[in-house]
Amino acid sequence: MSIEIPDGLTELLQSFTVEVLRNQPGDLLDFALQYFIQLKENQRGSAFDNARNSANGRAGDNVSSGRSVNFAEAAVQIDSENEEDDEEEEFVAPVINRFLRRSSVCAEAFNPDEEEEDKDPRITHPKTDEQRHRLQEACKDILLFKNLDPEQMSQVLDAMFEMTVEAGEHIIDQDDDGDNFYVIERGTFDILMKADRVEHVVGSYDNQGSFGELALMYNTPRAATIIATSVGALWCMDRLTFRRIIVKNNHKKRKMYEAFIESLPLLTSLQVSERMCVVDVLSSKTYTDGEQIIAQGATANCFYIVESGQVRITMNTSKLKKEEGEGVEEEVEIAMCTRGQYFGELALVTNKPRAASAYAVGNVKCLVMDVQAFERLLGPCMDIMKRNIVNYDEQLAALFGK
Ligand code: 1OR
Ligand code: 1OR
Repeated sequence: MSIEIPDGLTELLQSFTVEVLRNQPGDLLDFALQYFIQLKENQRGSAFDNARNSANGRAGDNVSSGRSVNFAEAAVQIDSENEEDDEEEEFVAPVINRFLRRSSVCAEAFNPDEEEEDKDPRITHPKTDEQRHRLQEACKDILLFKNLDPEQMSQVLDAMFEMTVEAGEHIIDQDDDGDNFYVIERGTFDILMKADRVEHVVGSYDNQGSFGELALMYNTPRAATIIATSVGALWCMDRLTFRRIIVKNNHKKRKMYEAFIESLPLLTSLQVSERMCVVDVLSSKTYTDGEQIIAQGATANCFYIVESGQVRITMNTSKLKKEEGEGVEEEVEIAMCTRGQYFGELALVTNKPRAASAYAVGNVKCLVMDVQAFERLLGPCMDIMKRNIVNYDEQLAALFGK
């Protein structure tokens, strides 16, 4: 007895399997449900398109003939705010998929003062509760997201999609065009840069942080190569959403912090445009009275500038005294930082654990920068910082006779 395979079954299952492999969903059943519902809706839409196309004298795609469906298209919901504008135009679904990267990026002029960008379709990648929870965890310390309002943040979370990576996988190649911005959920990654055509590892990410913002912010080729050094998971945001939300926000940030940044003695060695790049990567964090900002001995990944309030720097002297056999533990205040002063540079410059602790005195606001941005942007300010570090050493010697 021969069993008849219905027309289209093979193609249907093949395209579903391909999308499962591409998207690596956490919940297969949920993904399948969304996939087939979306497929059905596409079929209806396509019937509508066919009717429209044949009215225009053109042939349309025929879904029922077993056309394979790209779920990347299907999964992207479009919240078009300018439906009237689109009525006369052919509807083209945006394809958002890491396998379908842009081959070239023309410098898209972006003027945040224009209303234009708000007419762009909103991009939503449906997520399970479990995925959304993991995404929120991964994004909670991302500095670029810190100044977003709740509505912007929710658009960011909607637009992000998940990607798993293998050890050795190139996520970004230096000099390529920028497609996505990436937030690390887990995994380790090397940062490589070419010097005389030879690639050198210049830094790494260890289970936290984000990368890929520069090419999208400044319409430049990728500044570095990023390679996974373990199995990992990333959340990705497409270029359009990044520019619509993050770049627009940066424009506001520049206006807000321009005068303050210009007044900082530390940054005087930078050119005006370089100081504005510093603003782009800074984010403002608030602390309440007594809150610990830095813990002595901890691994360092940020640099701080006091925006308002006071920060007490303290040092636990137990280690020093125990070595001398006294066995007394004492946390002594060694400095106080006020508006315009910086702290947290020492561990980043020396590549050592935090030398001291920092606490908020009253309500405090700090501008915070991650270690990669610190290394990339503050090189010209190193002389000033090093001079101060020599001062620390002298004071330490005076206090403890070391
Ligand atoms: P992108 O879009 O240019 C490569 O793609 C990404 O690597 C870049 O964005 C940053 O997010 C990330 N210099 C340039 N890019 C860096 C650096 C970096 N670190 C991370 N990225 N550094 C300067 C080295 C002289 C810092 C290295 C620790
Ligand atoms: P960090 O990354 O080690 C703690 O984190 C920060 O406290 C440190 O960078 C400096 O920015 C800041 N010695 C060491 N760190 C100091 C000191 C300091 N003052 C501020 N920090 N000394 C005080 C000199 C007035 C010498 C200690 C006796």
